[in-house]
Amino acid sequence: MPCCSHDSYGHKATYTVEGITCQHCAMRVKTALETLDGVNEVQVCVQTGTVTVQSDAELCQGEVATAVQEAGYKLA
Ligand SMILES: [Cu+2]
Repeated sequence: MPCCSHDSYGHKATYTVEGITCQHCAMRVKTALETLDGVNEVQVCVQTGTVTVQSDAELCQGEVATAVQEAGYKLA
């Protein structure tokens, strides 16, 4: 059963990623995170370097960090 912090869209988490400077960077990070298990939607804001991930269940921070690093960026 989902707990009260889960809405109908599943889990939502926001991360700050260093090094996102343009739409190309945003796409790379977005694509990398979308390949993670259970991820439904990824939104990247180039201006703030903020990445919002919607997923079925809470993601492991290490998994997110690895995916971001493999794309060539770094979690702040
Ligand atoms: Cu770029």
